[in-house]
Amino acid sequence: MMLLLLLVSLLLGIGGALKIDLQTPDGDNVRPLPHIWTSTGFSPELRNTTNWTWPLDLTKDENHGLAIIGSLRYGALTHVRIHWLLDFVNASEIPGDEKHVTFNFTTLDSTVAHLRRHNLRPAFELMGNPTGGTFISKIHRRRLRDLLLKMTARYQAAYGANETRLWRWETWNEPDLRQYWNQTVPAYFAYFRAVVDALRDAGLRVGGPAGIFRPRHRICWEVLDEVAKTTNPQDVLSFLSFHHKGSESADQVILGTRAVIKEIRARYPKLGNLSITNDEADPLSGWWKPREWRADVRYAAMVVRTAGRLLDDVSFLSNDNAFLPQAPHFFTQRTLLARFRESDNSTHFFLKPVAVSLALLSLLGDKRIESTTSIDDDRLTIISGACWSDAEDFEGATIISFGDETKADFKESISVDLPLRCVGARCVDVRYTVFLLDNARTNPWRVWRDAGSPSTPETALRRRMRDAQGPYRAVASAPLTPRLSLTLRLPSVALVQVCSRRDALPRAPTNLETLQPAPGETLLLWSDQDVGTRCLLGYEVQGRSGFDGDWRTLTHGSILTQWHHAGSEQEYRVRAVDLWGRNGTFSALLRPATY
Ligand SMILES: *[C@@H]1O[C@H](CO)[C@@H](O)[C@H](O)[C@H]1NC(C)=O
Ligand SMILES: *[C@@H]1O[C@H](CO)[C@@H](O)[C@H](O)[C@H]1NC(C)=O
Ligand SMILES: *[C@@H]1O[C@H](CO)[C@@H](O)[C@H](O)[C@H]1NC(C)=O
Ligand SMILES: *[C@@H]1O[C@H](CO)[C@@H](O)[C@H](O)[C@H]1NC(C)=O
Ligand SMILES: *[C@@H]1O[C@H](CO)[C@@H](O)[C@H](O)[C@H]1NC(C)=O
Ligand SMILES: *[C@@H]1O[C@H](CO)[C@@H](O)[C@H](O)[C@H]1NC(C)=O
Ligand SMILES: *[C@@H]1O[C@H](CO)[C@@H](O)[C@H](O)[C@H]1NC(C)=O
Ligand SMILES: *[C@@H]1O[C@H](CO)[C@@H](O)[C@H](O)[C@H]1NC(C)=O
Ligand SMILES: CC(=O)N[C@H]1CO[C@H](CO)[C@@H](O)[C@@H]1O
Repeated sequence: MMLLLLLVSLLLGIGGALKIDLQTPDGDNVRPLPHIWTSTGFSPELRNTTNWTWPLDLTKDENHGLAIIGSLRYGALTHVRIHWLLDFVNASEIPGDEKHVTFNFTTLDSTVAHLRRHNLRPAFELMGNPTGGTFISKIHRRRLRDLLLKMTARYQAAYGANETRLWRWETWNEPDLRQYWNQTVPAYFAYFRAVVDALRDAGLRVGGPAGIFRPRHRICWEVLDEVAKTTNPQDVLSFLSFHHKGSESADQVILGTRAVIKEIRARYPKLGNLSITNDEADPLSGWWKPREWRADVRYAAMVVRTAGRLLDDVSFLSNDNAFLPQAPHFFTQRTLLARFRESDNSTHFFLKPVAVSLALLSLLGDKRIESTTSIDDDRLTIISGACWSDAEDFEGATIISFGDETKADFKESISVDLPLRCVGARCVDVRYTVFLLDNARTNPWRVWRDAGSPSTPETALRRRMRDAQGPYRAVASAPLTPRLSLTLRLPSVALVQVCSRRDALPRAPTNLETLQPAPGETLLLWSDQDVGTRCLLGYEVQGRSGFDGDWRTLTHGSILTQWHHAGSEQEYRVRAVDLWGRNGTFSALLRPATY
């Protein structure tokens, strides 16, 4: 039964026409829209010091950073691929008793708990060697197996076997590079077999080999040779992973990814059933290289483009961009956040446009809407998705990335004309809203530079930088208009959201909590997992300074599930306001622990 039929067609200014039909799912016609872009990764900062020791741990800033990126919006990011996770375990040997190693999981436990608390799952690379030694040795292999079995049993017991199956277990990162794998090739294969066997015995499967697959990279090709020889490759590997980056280009990632897949598929027809991923799909290798485009909407547009263009090629992607920048490159490294660290207890974080673009992508539903275009401007990438609730409420969105690699040119723009048409019984009160990211309106980096690029931005400047994080709302909430015109500057990421009116009001936000990244400041985070709709005017945050005082509205209108308060209140509560201006239920109230 089709209660609602929405037809949105977009006509783009320069000659061509793009038509997007949004209509209720009609059985087999609906294809899923997998959100392939929800993974990120990084290497712990401490691992990059010469004097680190077991157990490795995340720094306070890294923990804050993960909380922030995990709270962009529910589902904006789902997995974090962290190098060296096994080094978070501390092993002790009983002298003279080589058979018995005891493992202390305290640090790994708290890291995993922190991820789960902030809506993230580990993309668990089985990388690190807390017992030391080479895996050529049978004793060390046995220790590795012991570690893996204890660890998986531990997390299956704590989180459930179904949950740990969603963790994307993976073999050692880039074993072809000495910086990561410093043992021999035979030791690698001994490691590989031990890992595959241990995980299978734990009821899990592991993906890999997470390599670069250049012709000279023996290890990764030999892994595939070996897997292809087995009767059931799918019992050995759950997915095939490789890394392919660009040299300052999203298109090099897109074309290069397709080329690697084509070569692997041609050489190993027997592996044709294995899903495949480029889980380091960054437009430039070397996370630390400062590049101006990494600071602004150019990077966001590249990430959206890569995700949109590779939808049919990979089962998921990952960008390796959960690093934290180091002074003086506060904005310009391969990171989602900008960071100004003043002391052990005082760090100022800002969302870069690339982080906010992930929040916009999360507004796309899980059903694919075909978008065909006859426009021949290749700088546009468009993804459309929708979801229909049980009550046949419609929530759809189209994201448009307009970018030309690392080029930024305010004067260059494209005019997008959108005739919006709705047909059907539920069209009565359909509303739309438009979000924009561009370098004029949502560019904290520019605000900071215009203020003279201070290495310790003061309070007023920090507020202006936060005000520029976006997303900028070009249309707050309006009845479906027959025609909408958008002018997109180079570069831009735009999202048009179209929603039918629901009967239900937004439910309460959950898991409201506060962090204190800097003295006297409060970062509020909450989850919209149970709110029930993504069609919002935004969240209203209220606070009061005494338990029986009046609640005051501190902010409203942002769709992000976090808010930075340059102050602190005794109590906070948050509610969602939907596109029709209807107030949802308040969250449980929160009294920050500092009181
Ligand atoms: C490593 O050295 C730095 C300074 O050189 C010091 O601040 C830090 O505490 C040391 N870390 C460890 C784990 O010993
Ligand atoms: C890690 O294990 C070693 C060896 O048993 C021990 O000396 C050290 O104190 C442990 N570290 C921690 C933080 O428990
Ligand atoms: C495990 O390590 C933690 C510190 O990381 C320490 O506090 C704890 O006592 C250790 N547990 C055992 C049993 O040694
Ligand atoms: C785990 O998943 C299976 C298959 O989807 C389901 O039947 C089972 O109930 C789940 N177990 C738990 C504890 O949720
Ligand atoms: C390999 O790296 C580990 C740390 O991961 C280090 O302990 C070991 O000494 C290194 N081995 C060689 C041969 O460089
Ligand atoms: C792929 O999987 C299907 C079903 O699991 C199986 O029938 C088919 O033979 C497999 N193909 C290859 C090439 O392994
Ligand atoms: C930082 O915080 C810790 C723990 O909250 C506290 O012990 C320490 O004194 C603080 N340091 C500074 C410089 O404020
Ligand atoms: C929502 O709450 C605000 C007060 O915060 C009030 O002004 C407004 O009228 C309410 N909206 C509706 C639709 O009830
Ligand atoms: C101490 C140390 O190893 N520092 C390195 C951290 O990582 C950057 C980028 O890889 C290197 O340039 C440093 O030398």
